[in-house]
Amino acid sequence: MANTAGYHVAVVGATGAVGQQMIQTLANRNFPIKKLTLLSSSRSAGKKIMFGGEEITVQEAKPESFEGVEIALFSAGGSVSKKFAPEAVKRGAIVIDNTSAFRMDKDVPLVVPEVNEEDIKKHHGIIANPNCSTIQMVVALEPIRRQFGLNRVLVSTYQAVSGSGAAAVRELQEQTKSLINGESYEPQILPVKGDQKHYQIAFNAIPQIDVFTENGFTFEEMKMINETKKIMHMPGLKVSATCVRIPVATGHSESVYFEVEKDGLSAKQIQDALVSAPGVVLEDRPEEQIYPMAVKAVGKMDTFVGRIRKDPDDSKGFHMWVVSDNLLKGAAWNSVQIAESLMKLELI
Ligand code: NAP
Ligand code: 3JN
Repeated sequence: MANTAGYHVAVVGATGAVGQQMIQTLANRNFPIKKLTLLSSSRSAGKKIMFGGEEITVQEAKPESFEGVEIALFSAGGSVSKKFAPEAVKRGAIVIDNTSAFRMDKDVPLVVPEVNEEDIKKHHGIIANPNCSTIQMVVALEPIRRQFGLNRVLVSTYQAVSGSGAAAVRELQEQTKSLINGESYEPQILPVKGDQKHYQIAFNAIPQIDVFTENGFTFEEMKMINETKKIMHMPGLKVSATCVRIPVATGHSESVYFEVEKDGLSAKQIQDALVSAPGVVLEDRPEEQIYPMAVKAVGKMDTFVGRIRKDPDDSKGFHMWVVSDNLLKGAAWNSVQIAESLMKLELI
């Protein structure tokens, strides 16, 4: 039976771009909460955040912060999750972790409820929330895979700066103003905070998200490749990715090429598979110039799909354009949705 009195929920990284959306999403969903604990680093401790008409003081995250917590939503970076998630689990909490710290661990389910909700049942205290770019892609691919099978996926992303945190959004805004006013601006955050070089993002496209790995792909690209296979239970699926940062505040867009198993399908059959799929909104009427766009997806929980076309040269190949709010379905909403699945499946 679900706990109707509500749960003690903690948000770790409560002052960040994702954490703020988590708090907002918990409120919007009317999630049953009896106590909300908001945690950050010492930098933001003492800050006040409103929730349900009540002012909550942000506290510095410590192991004892998790006493009595039943659900802990983490989005404060991988090192914070590695340090504190086991402390939360030790004290009886179920952790829903938004970082890459545990995503590929065998014992940790990696969950997008529209795709593999049942995997939650196998959790041992930690459930991982996938990378934002992976989430919106698998939401769009899963209904197609279920009906027609899937052999290969090639994706190029056009990712918003909010994926890199609140400071990156400020950098885009301030840099754009400076450049328009003819002033100089020294990039300090993007593509990767703390990396050797920083590049202009305003009026630019940067083909680097996260650090480079040994095979020439970035870590973001490898996350998309590995996480897609795990979520879809398809270790043999061929997946490749190119991830690009563009000067958009919020809303990731993706050009996805995929090859189905079944031969001779039409674009209409792919559209039909998506039209009533969970979490998907089909926006595909080129004759009326209707297609998904980042600015329209902001604040929405769905994944928008359009521009579905059959490849001119491969009878099993199709292209589509997939857009979603990276801070909502890509992060906060998917995490809260996992918490709702825990209640629905009576696992909490
Ligand atoms: P952000 O805007 O920079 O916010 C970072 C948050 O983490 C802040 O609340 C910060 O608190 C807190 N924090 C930093 N160090 C901490 C520490 N030692 N102990 C406790 N809290 C600490 O970043 P963001 O965009 O919200 O992203 C945060 C993390 O979420 C990322 O690092 C990533 O792992 C994950 N994320 C996942 C996705 C996804 O694809 N699913 C997307 C974006 C982000 P202060 O205010 O005190 O600094
Ligand atoms: O850059 C984006 O658009 C998404 C970024 C996600 C992110 C940023 C910093 C660290 C992640 C993530 O969730 O994959 C991480 C991480 O935890 O590795």
